[in-house]
Amino acid sequence: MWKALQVFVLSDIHLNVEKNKGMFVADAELASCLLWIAKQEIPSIVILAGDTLDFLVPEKERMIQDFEPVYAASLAESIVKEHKEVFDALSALSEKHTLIIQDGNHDSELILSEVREEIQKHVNGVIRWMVHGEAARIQIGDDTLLVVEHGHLYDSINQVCHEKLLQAVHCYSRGVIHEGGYKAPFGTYLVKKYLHPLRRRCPILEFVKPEVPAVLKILWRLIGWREKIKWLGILKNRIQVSNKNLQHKIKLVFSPQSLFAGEHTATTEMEDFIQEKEQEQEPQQQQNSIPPTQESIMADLQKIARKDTMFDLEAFDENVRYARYLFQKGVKLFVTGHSHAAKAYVVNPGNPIEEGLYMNAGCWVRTISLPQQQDTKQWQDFTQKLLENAPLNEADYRPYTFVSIFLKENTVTASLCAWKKGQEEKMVAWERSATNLLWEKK
Ligand SMILES: [Mn+2]
Repeated sequence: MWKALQVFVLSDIHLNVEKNKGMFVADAELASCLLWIAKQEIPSIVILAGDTLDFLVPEKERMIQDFEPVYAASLAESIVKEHKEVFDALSALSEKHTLIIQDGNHDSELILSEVREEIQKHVNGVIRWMVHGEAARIQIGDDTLLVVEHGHLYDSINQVCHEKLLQAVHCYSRGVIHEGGYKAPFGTYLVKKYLHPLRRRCPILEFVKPEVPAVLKILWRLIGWREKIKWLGILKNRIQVSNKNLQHKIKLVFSPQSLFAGEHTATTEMEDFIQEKEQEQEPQQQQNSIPPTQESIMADLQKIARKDTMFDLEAFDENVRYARYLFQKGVKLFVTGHSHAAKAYVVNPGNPIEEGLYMNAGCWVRTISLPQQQDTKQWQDFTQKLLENAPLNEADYRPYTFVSIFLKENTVTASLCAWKKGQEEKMVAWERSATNLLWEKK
C-alpha cells in the first residue's frame, strides 16, 4: 500500500497511432496538464487509471486478432512517437512524482514486458506498472483509504479475463501459440470488427456519447440482419455469464448476506437495449433494407439524449453497485474511469461506517454533448454537422477531466477538475476531516 499527501488520477486518455484526428486530439492540453502536475511542490502519486494507450486503433486498415503480442510492441513505439509532447511531459512528471500506470480494456497489451519497456524508454523516472487488473490502494493521512482502478471488471461486455491473458503471455514468451485460449471481451470485438471499419462511413461513431447505447444504436442500423440475430445472442450470453462470475467473485470477498439485496434488479443499459430490440415488431430482414438516414439517426440520438445522464456529475453509474462493497470494507474513496463519464457523489451518506465517496475521473477523449432541448431545427443542424464531420460549437464538446486529492491540516479534499485553457477548474469538491469523518460538499 502506498501513502501520499496528494494524488492525481487521469483515466481514459486513449493515446493511439492517429494524431490530430479520431478520438484523441488533446496532445497540447494533456501535455500542459501533466506539466502543471509536474510542477506541484508536494511529491504526489499520479495514476493513469487504464486505457492510457489504445491498441484497438489499428495502424493500417486491418482486422486484428484477440491478442497480438508481436504487433503490440511496434504499435506502442508508433504511439509514443506520435505523441512525443505527452510522453515528454510524463517524463518530467515522473522525475519528481510517483507515476503509476494501470491497465484497461483498450491497453491489456501492457501485460507484455516489451510493450512496457517501449514506453519506459521515453520516460526518465521509474513507472510503477499495475497491469493485471489489480487496484491501487493508497492511504491518505490516518483515516482515508483510497482505491483506484479502471473499472472494466464491472462491465459485462468489457471484462478482461486476466487469468487467460496471462496464460497467453506464458505461451507467447516460449514461442508457442495459445490457440483458442484467450478471448478478448465482446466490446473489443465490437470495436475491432465493426467500429473501426465503419467509422470512415460514419465518423460520428467514435465520439458520440454515451458510448455504449449511442454506438450500438447507430451500428444497429448499419449491420445486416444475420449479424443482428447473432449479436443479440452473444450480448445476452455475455451478460449472463459475466454477471454470474462477478457475483461469485464478489461473494468470495465480501460478506455474502448483504449481497445484492434488491440492488441487482436495476437493468443495465445493455440489457435495456437487448430488450428493446427483441420487442421491436418489424421483421429483422425488413429493417435491414432501410438504410440509415439523417432522420433515423437523429431519432436515435434524441432518444438517447432524453435518458442521457453522462455529464450529470451526481447521476449514478453502474460501478456504484460494486463501490458499496468496497465502502463496507473500509475504503473511503473509490476512483474509477472506463465509462468516460465524470462522476462524484457520496454513497450511503451520513453513515460513518459505510459511507464512501465515489468518483469517475472522466476522460481525455473528444466527446460531445447531445442537445438537451426539443428544438427540431437545432437537432437537424447538430445531426447534419455530425454526419458531415463538421466542427461543432465549442460548447458542444465536453471538457477533459481528472481527479485531484490532497491532505491539508487533517482534511482530505477530493475534487473533480476540468482542464480548461491551461488551467485547473474545479467542477465539484468534497472534504472529509479527521474530526467529522463524513464527506461534505464544499
Ligand atoms: Mn475502458
